[in-house]
Formats: sequence, structure tokens, C-alpha cells
Amino acid sequence: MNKGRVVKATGSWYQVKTTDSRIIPCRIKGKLRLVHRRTTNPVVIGDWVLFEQDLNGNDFVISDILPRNNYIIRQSSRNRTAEHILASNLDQVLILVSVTQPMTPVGFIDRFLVTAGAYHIPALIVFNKIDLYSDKDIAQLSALTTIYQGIGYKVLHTSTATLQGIEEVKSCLQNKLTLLSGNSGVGKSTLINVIAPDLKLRTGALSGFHQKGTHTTTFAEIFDLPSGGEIIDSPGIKEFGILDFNKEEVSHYFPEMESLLSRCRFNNCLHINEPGCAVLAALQNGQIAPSRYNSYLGIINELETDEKIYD
Ligand SMILES: Nc1nc2c(ncn2[C@@H]2O[C@H](COP(=O)(O)OP(=O)(O)OP(=O)(O)O)[C@@H](O)[C@H]2O)c(=O)[nH]1
Ligand SMILES: [Mg+2]
Ligand SMILES: [Zn+2]
Repeated sequence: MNKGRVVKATGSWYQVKTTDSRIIPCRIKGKLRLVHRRTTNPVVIGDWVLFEQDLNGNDFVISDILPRNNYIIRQSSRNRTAEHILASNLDQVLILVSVTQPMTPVGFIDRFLVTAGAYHIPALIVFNKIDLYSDKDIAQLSALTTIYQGIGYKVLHTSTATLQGIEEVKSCLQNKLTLLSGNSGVGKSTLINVIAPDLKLRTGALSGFHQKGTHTTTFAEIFDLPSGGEIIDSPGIKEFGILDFNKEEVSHYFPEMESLLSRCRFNNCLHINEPGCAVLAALQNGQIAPSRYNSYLGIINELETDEKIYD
């Protein structure tokens, strides 16, 4: 029995990297599909697995998945029946965003942060393409940076064109497995290419009036970085559905609200219109950013709509 880590998963084939850095293409045993029926992908990138040669001694098959330290699920808001695990055994997630070309909605950032928080995975926010920012964009960048740093997130600014901020990113990636995620076209693959030029990952120009990405990366893959650490390049995502949260739970993953919860008059306060709500008071006096509170309400509304459909 051999042990390795899944570094790429493309439907029926899995690339498994052994402890001595060999890459072995494997299939999976049917029983693994049955055990993990709720997810669309039973074996995921980041998994430590056991594999063996099949009976006729040709192909290798993954026979077991070792327990996961953590994983992050992405659920499309449109399809709640199937869960898709993005990756497992992560040390952190790096959400790559931009104020322009393409503009990342704050709702997307906040949903991502809530999801990472719910899985207890530290998140780092990187604003890329700063070489393209107009004065107005820079004002927006600094407003958002103030908000997220104020909450306690690490925020970096990068340009893969001028290389500004790249050394800081490298040092944040040391000795860790990092999931790199974000909308299509924000520059995920380009960022990896400047850190590890030998990889020569495919990148794609933006297209159309709205300057959207064109979904160039189609499969997630783990790469070793010459400067230290491992990173997962992943396909761009449009939205991040929120999983099986209770409405009461959501504020726990907004760190600036979490610290106030004990001061709300009602312990089941949803911070919408309840009297004696400490979150609403903090919103009033500017301690909580309106954009963050809007994201919170958006998530609560989405969970309410769901309950109506599925009750
Ligand atoms: N000006 C500028 N362009 C950049 C920067 N980073 C990436 N780009 C460009 O943005 C476009 C998209 O880059 P990709 O690396 O393919 O984006 P991606 O996030 O990997 O996109 P998907 O694989 O589709 O999810 C390419 O044309 C890059 O050259 C940057 O810092 N500044
Ligand atoms: Mg890409
Ligand atoms: Zn409240």
C-alpha cells in the first residue's frame, strides 16, 4: 500500500504525489463513490490517500482517503442538492480580488470569508492589478483595505505587471498549503506564474464590455513553489453559495459582529430590527461598515428564501 497526496483531479483520473515526489496517475475504487454520496467529488485535491495497483497489475487505484483536517465546500446557490468540495487539508485560503477588470463585488468577498471562517480556515485578501487602478479605484482600494484590516484580515496589494507586493505574497505562502481562489480573470494563474515562472500556466485575456474573465483554468491543481510552500490554482468562481447555516450562526463568522453578540438584548437576536441590538448600534455609530452589514443581510435573506422552498 502506498501513500500520497492528490494534486490534481480531472473527473475519473487523479494525480497522486508520493512522499518521494513521484506523480502517479490513479483511478478510484467504486466503493469510495458510495461512501461519499453527498458530494459530487469523493476524492478531492489535497486529500492524503492510500493507493495500490489493481488486480491485473496495470492501473493504480485509490483505495482509501485518510481523514481530512478540513475542507472547503462550494455550493452553487442554484443547485443546493450537490456539494462540491474545492479542496482539503488547507492551511489557508488566499482570495484574489480586484477593484477593476474585473471588479469583485464585496458580497463575493464577504461570502468567501464567511465560508472560510465556518471551516476554520484562515483567509488572506489580496487586491491584484493595482497597476490598472484609477484615482477613484485607489480610493475604493484604500476604503476596502481599511474595512478588512480593521476586522483583522491580512490585506495585500499586488500587481503581476509591476511585481509590487509579490515578495509579501511569497512570504505569506511559506510552509503552507494555500488555496488560491477568486473570480475568473483576477489573475490567479498569472500570480502563480510570477512566483514560479517554470510552471508556465495558461492565462487568458478578459473579454467583452464588462471585461470578464474567460474561465481559462479548468481544473484545480497543487503546485510546489520554488520560494516555499504549495499553492492550489483553481478555476474562477462566480458565486459562493452559503451552506447549511442556521440564521443565528451567520453573525459568528462576521468577526466584527461576533465580538458584540453578548451585548444584544436577546440571545437569539438576528440583528435586523430587534430592540437593544448591539450590532445595529455599532452600524449606527460607524463601527460596522454598511457594506459588511449588507452582505450579512443578503446571506440571511438567502437562507430565509431557502427555508421557504424546502420547508
Ligand atoms: N494589468 C494587469 N493585468 C493582469 C494582472 N494580473 C493578471 N493580469 C491579466 O489578467 C488576465 C487574466 O489573468 P489569469 O491569470 O488568466 O486569470 P485567472 O484568475 O487565472 O482566471 P481563470 O483561470 O479564468 O479563473 C490576463 O490577461 C493577465 O495578463 C496585473 O496585476 N495587472
Ligand atoms: Mg487561471
Ligand atoms: Zn443583535
